[in-house]
Amino acid sequence: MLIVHNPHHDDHQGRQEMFRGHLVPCHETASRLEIVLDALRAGGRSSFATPGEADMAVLRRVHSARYLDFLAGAWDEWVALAPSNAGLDVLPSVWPVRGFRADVVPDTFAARVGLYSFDCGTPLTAGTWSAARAGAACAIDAARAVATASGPRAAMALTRPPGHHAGPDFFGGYCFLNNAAIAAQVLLDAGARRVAVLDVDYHHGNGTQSIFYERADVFTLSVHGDPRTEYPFFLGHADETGQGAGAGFNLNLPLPVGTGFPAWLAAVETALGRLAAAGAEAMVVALGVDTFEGDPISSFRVASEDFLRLGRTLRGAGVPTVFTLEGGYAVEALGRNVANVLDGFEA
Ligand code: SP5
Ligand code: ZN
Repeated sequence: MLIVHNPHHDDHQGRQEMFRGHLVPCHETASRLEIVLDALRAGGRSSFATPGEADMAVLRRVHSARYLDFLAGAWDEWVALAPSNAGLDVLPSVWPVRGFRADVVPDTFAARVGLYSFDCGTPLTAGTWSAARAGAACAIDAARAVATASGPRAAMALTRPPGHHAGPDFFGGYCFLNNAAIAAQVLLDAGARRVAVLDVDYHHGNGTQSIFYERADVFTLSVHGDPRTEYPFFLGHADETGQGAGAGFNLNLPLPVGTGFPAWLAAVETALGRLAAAGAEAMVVALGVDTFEGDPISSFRVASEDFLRLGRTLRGAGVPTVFTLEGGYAVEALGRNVANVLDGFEA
């Protein structure tokens, strides 16, 4: 398996996220990627690459032009508000909820940050655009490698910040550019007639669902904590099945807090059955390992060894596969957990 890792990931290092009235240290840290890379290297893997420049035309097939322009310019606008802002991260504080207008883009930067985001836990920093853009490049290069006839059968975009909460024109959930959606679009553009994105992160892949909700060429499937109690709360219910041309091409399998490995794996197998029945010719796995029993912000009970079995099960889909790194916040176990998925996949 080819591992395309992001050499600019540590340009993005958020300081604090809002949690119940406090600003607390960000869970999504730069050490996450380093520990996974170290574990994969220690496991004797040899196929590593860093990406070329991100193809902006591909990004525009997934995200709106005005959102991409916002991300590219956000830091300079923030510092232009006050030079002292250079020492602070950007967090939104006002959002256009029901009844407000999102069609008129405000001139004021603080308002625009809210227009393009959905939570207060995702700081935007001086290096966010650089890191996210290089991460998208990892997804593009991983997908292009897998789509090449002589290329590897599987590849991983090993990157952060993660992507699956980022929608067509919004960031949130520690995510800015939707790497899994970008990989899916590249696989389609390379000739696959239908691609599936299977999201096994603890949290619902709301961004990916929103990007493809009215499309039949990408089947989005997500196994996750029930949004009635779990982040991102406002999407991810079982009755969201797609719309218009996309009707029938979105599957959500929410599971209760405390779900253990057997029930979780059964849901993944259900998703894989639907994926095969839909004739998906390639698969993107949005791989969050925050389903781990020791994860500090999640509540499933998957053990490190169980991730080997997940990998074997995913292999059973029998299609070219691109993995993207999403969540997983038990940093000490993160390397082992991700390596186990890939080892199980290749066993
Ligand atoms: C990519 C990804 O996994 N994003 C997840 C974003 C979750 N953000 C909200 C975190 C809320 C933290 N709750 C702490 C509960 C401690 N018991
Ligand atoms: Zn997650």
